[in-house]
Amino acid sequence: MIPTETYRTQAENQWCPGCPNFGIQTALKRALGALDLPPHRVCLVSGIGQAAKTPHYVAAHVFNGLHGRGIPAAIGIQLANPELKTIVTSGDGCIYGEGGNHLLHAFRRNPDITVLVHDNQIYALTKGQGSPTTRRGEKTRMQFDGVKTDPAQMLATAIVHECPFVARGFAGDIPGLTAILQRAIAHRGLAFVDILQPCITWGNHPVDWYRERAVPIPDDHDVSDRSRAIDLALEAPDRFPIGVLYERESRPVFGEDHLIERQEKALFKLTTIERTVIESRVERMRISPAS
Ligand SMILES: Cc1ncc(C[n+]2csc(CCOP(=O)(O)OP(=O)(O)O)c2C)c(N)n1
Repeated sequence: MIPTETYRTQAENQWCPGCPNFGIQTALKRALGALDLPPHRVCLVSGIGQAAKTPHYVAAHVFNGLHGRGIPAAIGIQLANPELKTIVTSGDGCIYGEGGNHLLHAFRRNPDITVLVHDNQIYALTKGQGSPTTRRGEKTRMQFDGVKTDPAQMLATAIVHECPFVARGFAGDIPGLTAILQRAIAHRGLAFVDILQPCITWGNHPVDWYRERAVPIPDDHDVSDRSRAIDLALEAPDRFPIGVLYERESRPVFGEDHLIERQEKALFKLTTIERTVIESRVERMRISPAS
């Protein structure tokens, strides 16, 4: 058990005071601590947005990339160094909108990464436009007369594609979320968690609105029951069953079979001499600006 303070960073926090992102950050630190994963064994990867600032505030290796592109970066990092626990943490706009294609194909490929979506049903950093999970009819700063489409059903989509771990958490329940994150991070293969994160500045609903609709999944739910898991997922956006919806023994993990050889030759595993030889070869291949 590693104490939560171990993951503290010096970065000045940019979130609104009282933002439920703080709850997610605490749950993530507690889950990492409970799993005995020290900062140097973890890589947090994100895109752009308020949620995507999480890696600034949790001590670990960090890759903060382009909006929507956290998943491909994380897959590359995991393949290059499978000894790291690689976790993507970004918003619903970033992962379901701009990065939706990457998420869809990650469901199919099953890379050994964890994907945490801070789902506030809005684009918050850019001040309140509708996102893929905004409910039909809701007015936003961009959709003045209401959103005209139904929200994306990403949990059901994940289950349909046999993503081996699919869960929903609630940022307002830190102990419950910690338990879900612990299971997700420990899972081998793709673990996908949508976390309800009410946006207290730009969102359409107060925290209590979410609290009333965030209902625990019954204890007797069989996580291997795919049809039931899809039904539970599709209760959104009226009710949000909280807990693990679907879990199965992992399918073959992306890269496990055909990339093993490359992993053996990953740069981080080479000796200093081997690395120097490769780097000087790369240097010689570089085209100078004059040529
Ligand atoms: C390709 C691209 N499109 C749009 C933007 C502008 N942009 C930056 S953050 C953001 C919204 C982020 O929303 P979300 O991912 O839901 O995270 P939140 O801020 O709500 O936590 C947008 C549209 C960008 N940086 N790059």
